[in-house]
Amino acid sequence: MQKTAAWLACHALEQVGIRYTFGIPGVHNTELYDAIAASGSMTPVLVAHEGGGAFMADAMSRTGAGLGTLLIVPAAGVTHAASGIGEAFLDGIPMLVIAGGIRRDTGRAYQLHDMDQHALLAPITKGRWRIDSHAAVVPVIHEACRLAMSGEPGPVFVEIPVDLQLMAGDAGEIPAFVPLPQATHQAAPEDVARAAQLLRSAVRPGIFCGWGAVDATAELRRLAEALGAPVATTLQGLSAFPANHPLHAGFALGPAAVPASENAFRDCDCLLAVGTRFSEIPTGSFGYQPPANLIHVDINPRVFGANYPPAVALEGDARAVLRALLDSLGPLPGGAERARRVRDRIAADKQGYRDEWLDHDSKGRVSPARFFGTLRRQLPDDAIIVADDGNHTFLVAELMPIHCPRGFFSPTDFNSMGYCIPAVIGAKLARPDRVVIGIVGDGAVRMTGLEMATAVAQRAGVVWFVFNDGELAQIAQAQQTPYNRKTCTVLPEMDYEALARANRVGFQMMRDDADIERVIDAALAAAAAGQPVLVEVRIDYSKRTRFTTGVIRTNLKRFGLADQARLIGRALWRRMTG
Ligand SMILES: Cc1ncc(C[n+]2csc(CCOP(=O)(O)OP(=O)(O)O)c2C)c(N)n1
Ligand SMILES: [Mg+2]
Repeated sequence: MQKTAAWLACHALEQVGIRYTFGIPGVHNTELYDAIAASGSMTPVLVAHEGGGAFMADAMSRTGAGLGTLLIVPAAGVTHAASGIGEAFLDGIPMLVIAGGIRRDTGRAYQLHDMDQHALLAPITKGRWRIDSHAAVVPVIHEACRLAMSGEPGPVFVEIPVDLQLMAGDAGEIPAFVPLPQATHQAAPEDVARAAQLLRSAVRPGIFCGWGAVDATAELRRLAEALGAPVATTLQGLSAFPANHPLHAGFALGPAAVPASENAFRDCDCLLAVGTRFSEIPTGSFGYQPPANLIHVDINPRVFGANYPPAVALEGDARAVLRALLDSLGPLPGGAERARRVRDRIAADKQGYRDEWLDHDSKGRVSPARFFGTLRRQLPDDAIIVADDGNHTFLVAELMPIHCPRGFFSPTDFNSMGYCIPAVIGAKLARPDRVVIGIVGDGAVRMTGLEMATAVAQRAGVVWFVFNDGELAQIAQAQQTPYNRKTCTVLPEMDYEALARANRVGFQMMRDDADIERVIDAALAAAAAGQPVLVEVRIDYSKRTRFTTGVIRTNLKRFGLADQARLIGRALWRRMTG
């Protein structure tokens, strides 16, 4: 069969069920863009910047309702997209990246966009292919998609040279797409039995879950209730366990965790960790020390023992392993009584922490606790909440209860600012039936804010709440103690109303607590009618999160006495001399 590689790639994407591609056309992919535009089942979305496109693709994948796909030019498109590809790689999010490739038929050097894209992408992709024949196009795209979605998911890269896209060639027999089978791989039965024994004999068992457990919420709930165990989550896995469950303790473990979690896990003698790598954020810069009886469940065996040695490692899909563990556990007579005690303490600690925030004087600005309390009441349980990276992220983690699985996304381990504005668009296109809102810092808006126009073009009715504090607060707060200076963390002023108008999105101003309810209502109503809205929130950042306080303390303890004295001396001197 004589076909162009553009036709073949488009056919393969249709077979896989891709509905959207994100990117910008150039001379190396216009043929592919043209084929996709002619497809009845796909929409090529024009973005402002390929970095924004990559964040949209990432968020589309995080909803679980589609494989996020990039369609970009070689070299400059790939380097622009690299932040989003890196985020997907470190966060374990599937993504298909397709770029054109330079011509191989002219024999010329120094072509436009000529660079080794594969070398650049090697550390941030699971697999890379350069297509060398028409017959390879469909099988390679199929294989790449399967790799992206198997095991610990991640991004994959396919380069299609432009001469193959333009010219017809022999495609041979075109195969059908064979999706991955349901994940069944699970740990050895004797290991499951050992884990069950440790949990049965524990006095204070606890559960810690990350994004890897996001599709195992039902099993986690059954386990937590059977054991009477508190459940804490990572930042990325905030939505893996519903915050309105009485055994939900909250974000993080150890001294940087919310009080309900810190207290519930203080004397934990057996920790069941599911789908987490014990990375820097959820452990508060590794300020947390798990008990010796650590049961670690993950689909990626490389995480076992990377930071903390497990007593039992259970490799496999979280849902499959937890089901086996539930079967092996059997009835636990003490579980219900323990659950009552644990949940009463959690409820009291959560109330105490909320009150601490509500009692804080927000000095005429918007109180974070009042903002999130009202937002939670006005959003449906299945709303998707996207945060960027900064102080606002940890305010969400500590003060905004997340009620549904895959209901919270943020750029976690690659930690790429600029995620939220585009990611909200990707999530809304994937799930038009859901309310999708973003919480974004004023620093991050400067990175990808012009992507708001993409929401208008796609008629994506979303709301972005910009936390305007005038600073790169997460860093400025960390500078305060040691340096007593804010070097490069104070932002130039921005006219958000003008920014909204320039992008043709709606605008609302929230000046103080009296505005909260009315403004959220108005923004959500406009979004429901298909109008994207930017809300400027004059937020009060004068109270620090537990996370920031805990991490600063943990890192200070790492210095030796001499360095501690030097740092404290410098801080005091700067305070005295101004
Ligand atoms: C691409 C990138 N650059 C820099 C950083 C370092 N960084 C982490 S949080 C942060 C501050 C973010 O400021 P803003 O968006 O205003 O949010 P806020 O902390 O004020 O809520 C910075 C600069 C980063 N994570 N990513
Ligand atoms: Mg800020």
